[in-house]
Amino acid sequence: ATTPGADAPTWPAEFAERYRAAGYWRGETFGAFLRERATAHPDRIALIDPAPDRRTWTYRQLDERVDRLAAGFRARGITRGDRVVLQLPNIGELVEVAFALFRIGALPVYALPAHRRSEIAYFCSFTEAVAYVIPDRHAGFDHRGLATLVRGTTPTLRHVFVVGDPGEHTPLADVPCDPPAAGAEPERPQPHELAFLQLSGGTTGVPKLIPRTHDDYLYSLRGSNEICGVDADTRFLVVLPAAHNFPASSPGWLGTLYAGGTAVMCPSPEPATAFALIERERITMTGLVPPLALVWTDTAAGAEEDLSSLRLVLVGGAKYSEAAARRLRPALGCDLMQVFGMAEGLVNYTRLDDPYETVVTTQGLPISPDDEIRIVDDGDEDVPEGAFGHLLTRGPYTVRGYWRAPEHNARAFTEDGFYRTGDIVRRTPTGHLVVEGRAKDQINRGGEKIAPEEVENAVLRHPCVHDVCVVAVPDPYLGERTLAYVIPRPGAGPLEPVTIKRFVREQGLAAYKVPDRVRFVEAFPHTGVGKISKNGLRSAATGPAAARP
Ligand code: J2J
Repeated sequence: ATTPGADAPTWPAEFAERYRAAGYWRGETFGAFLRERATAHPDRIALIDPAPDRRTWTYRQLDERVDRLAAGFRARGITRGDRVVLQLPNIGELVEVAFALFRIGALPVYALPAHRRSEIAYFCSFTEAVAYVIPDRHAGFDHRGLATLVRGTTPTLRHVFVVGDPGEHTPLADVPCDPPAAGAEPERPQPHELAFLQLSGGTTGVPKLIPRTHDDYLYSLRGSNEICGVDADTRFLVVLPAAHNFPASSPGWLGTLYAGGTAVMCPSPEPATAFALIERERITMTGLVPPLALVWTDTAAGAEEDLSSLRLVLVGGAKYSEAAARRLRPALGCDLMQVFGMAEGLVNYTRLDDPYETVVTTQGLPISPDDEIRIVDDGDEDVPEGAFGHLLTRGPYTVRGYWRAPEHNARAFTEDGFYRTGDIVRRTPTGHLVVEGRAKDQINRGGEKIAPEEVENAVLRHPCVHDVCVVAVPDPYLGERTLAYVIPRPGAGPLEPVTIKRFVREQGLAAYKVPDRVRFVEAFPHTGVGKISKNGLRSAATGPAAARP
């Protein structure tokens, strides 16, 4: 299960050759680059975890710690190709564990701290995970109980490793052991093999997993670093949940470590916490979703902390309005870069030398000259230059298919390997992309992606519900919120919105997927062809102006 070809479509040989010849795929691995940095500059600080007591790792310390953890995982039978569900908040152990698994060739499956029983049980069973790594408690939730439950339902799951008080599970602190002597190490993972499985935002009942290789992902890091000016002096603050593709790789903690800089884990995105860290750790760069960027710009005016070290803030994950974008630079006193990326691959950035107007009105250019972009109509025909249409893409770091999902892949990718992003974009004369909307059935709640179908399935399990339809409604702060239209079962007793919300939570879905609002209706509007009209429902919620392409 280590090469994408075994479990997902991979790049055809002629593409792989081209990407190697162009120098995009350099035959590096995550495990090897960390070792190289540790050899080149052992005493530089790689990682800082400020809470509750400030901990730092030099490159040498991180590398040694990763070696010992990798040896410990191996001693417990975790080997190349095994899947390990990794659900840690922004703490140093997330980096240690990820690199230990990279070094073995075992695949981290990046769960988010907000995920609950429904998501975790699915990730563990679908990937046949052998281990699950958790904090003891986080944000008021005890992950150990969830682990016990999931262990009971996942026969492959042999280990639960806990950061902190382990309860009935294994303390992560007990895992590290002496690595084998030089020469006696097991075979190393290869650059063309999978490094991890990333989560897709999803448009279907269950989340899809994205198979990323060392070669392709390291290229996206190198490209991101060059565009953002990441180097050994960069001090990057990881504000968003670190497992997300954006804070991991655009340029994120992985890009920062690749460049030999310092990644600082932020325990909370609140300005009070983040601003204090920016001052104390002399942070130079960070990445935010638009709602957070709004809060930061509003708070910065009256803030007492010294934010002058900050040079660049990247904003992406959801549409950043021009009005909001114009407020960032004056408020935070640093450059803004917009980023429009996706865990499947393609990442676009505005450039540091772009005119300011371009930075505040577009979502940037692709990383690579070999990122192929097509903007097409509903029949997959190219639209005229400058018109908007569906964005299709393929390239040296965009996957050719999801992991173990052949049927879905046939719809989500064209026959010649372009990924159907589901985004509606147009291209400016300079080649910059502007995101105009979305064709995929997905809700973007302030950067958190929600597949309506997944929420609908949960609501439908309620005995008093006849049918449900979940749609996005515009929201001035989050961009979009969720609204569930529910048709009660005839004769069912009176239903309250709170009953539906509580029920979704009890189904074990992450809190961000619980519908923000619930409305009871007798019927859904239908389109001409008899399908439920989600546009009709959106218009019913907000008036006709809210309907989108
Ligand atoms: C509008 N929509 C955007 C933007 C993403 C960097 C940055 C973001 C992600 C990410 C990422 C947008 N304006 N600036 O992985 O490396 C929406 C699009 C896109 C989807 C992907 C990265 N930036 N989006 O958000 O996999 O709809 O990745 O297809 O979570 O987010 O979501 P995700």
